[in-house]
Amino acid sequence: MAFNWFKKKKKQPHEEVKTEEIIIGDEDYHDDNEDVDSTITAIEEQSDVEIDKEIAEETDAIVEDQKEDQEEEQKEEQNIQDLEDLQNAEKEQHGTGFLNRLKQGLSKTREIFSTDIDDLFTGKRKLDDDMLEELEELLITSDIGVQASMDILEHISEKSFKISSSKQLKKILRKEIFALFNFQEADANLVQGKPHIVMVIGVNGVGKTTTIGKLAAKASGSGKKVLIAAADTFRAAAIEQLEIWAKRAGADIIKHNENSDPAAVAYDSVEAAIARDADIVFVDTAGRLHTKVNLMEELKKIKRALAKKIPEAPHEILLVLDATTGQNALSQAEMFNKELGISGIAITKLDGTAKGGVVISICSTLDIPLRYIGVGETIDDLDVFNAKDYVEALF
Ligand SMILES: Nc1nc2c(ncn2[C@@H]2O[C@H](COP(=O)(O)OP(=O)(O)O)[C@@H](O)[C@H]2O)c(=O)[nH]1
Ligand SMILES: [Mg+2]
Repeated sequence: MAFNWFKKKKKQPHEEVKTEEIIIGDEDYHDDNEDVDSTITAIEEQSDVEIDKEIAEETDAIVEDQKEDQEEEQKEEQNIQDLEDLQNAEKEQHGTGFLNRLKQGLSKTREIFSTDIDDLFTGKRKLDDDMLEELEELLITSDIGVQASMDILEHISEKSFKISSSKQLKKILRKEIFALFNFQEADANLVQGKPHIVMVIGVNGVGKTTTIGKLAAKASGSGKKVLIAAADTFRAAAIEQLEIWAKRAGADIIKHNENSDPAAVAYDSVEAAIARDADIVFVDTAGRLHTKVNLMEELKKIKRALAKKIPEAPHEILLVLDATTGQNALSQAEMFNKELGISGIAITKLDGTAKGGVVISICSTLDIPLRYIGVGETIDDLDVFNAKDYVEALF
């Protein structure tokens, strides 16, 4: 894809001011020399005034444009500052331990945003078209998505005159990336239930069971009574895996036999949660079924079963996506959202992938809040998503 990022609209050069052609015949010249001279002077003076006026008008317009640009930039910076303040307050609550894990986990993605961008400037002192094309390739490699990378490049090319080092480029890039995040107030829109029912969905192997284990441990750790429902009845091993996590998290588990009806497990888990006065229920589901059973229909059945005792349930439907699948994760999100309606997303396996840009892609294109990110297989490797930390960990 060849883009000429520098081909920007230029201001039209000043048009030459046309003065009327003055033909002065010999007769006139000899007859009234002074009159002619003063006419010429008057005309010249008039054109000078017109030129001055035109220049003044253009200067005013340029100054006005610059003022507007400045105001817009200030507004943008203020918005970013407000978000940063908000997120800093959140960070104080969450601590910084996870940030280190995130940085470590994102090291492959960071190679693109740090080392590779540094390399762009090797032997060069100015951002040119070739470098912008290379930058675009880097962004796409990180799975940031074509639209997001085009938007970023457009803004960067506009500011290219300010960029003469990789440090400057990265500073602007950070700002551009941060501005791409859609900040949905996930918690404000959530209805809290008692028990609060969270149905966890996603294709096979994305990390649903692991994510439930981690979330259950966190909830338990904060003093909540947690119940886990083993509604992935596809394989016996899936139920066993969940049992291990439940034990680790100190949570109760509701399970049936392998291949039993997952909707029945879901129904039982709500009944048990009410009876046991549980605070939160995590419902594990299958990501694939016997080919004759339609996964979406099965998930809808589970959803209906959860609502039988508590009409608002499930209070949350959390979709788990695997970062290593890159842009494919986006189509999964669209598909599950269309069929079931998703209230939040968890992205796993950000450790060891160079496709960390997919987080930006998801946050900028989908209207669904990214709630959690996972950077490893242990209980501590999952936390609430924080855009500022994420951008910080990328550079
Ligand atoms: N590296 C890494 N592995 C993960 C992460 N989350 C889950 N996994 C692994 O992914 C595999 C599939 O996870 P699982 O929870 O069984 O997926 P499910 O089929 O969606 O329930 C397991 O080996 C997990 O340990 C993560 O954040 N990072
Ligand atoms: Mg599972």
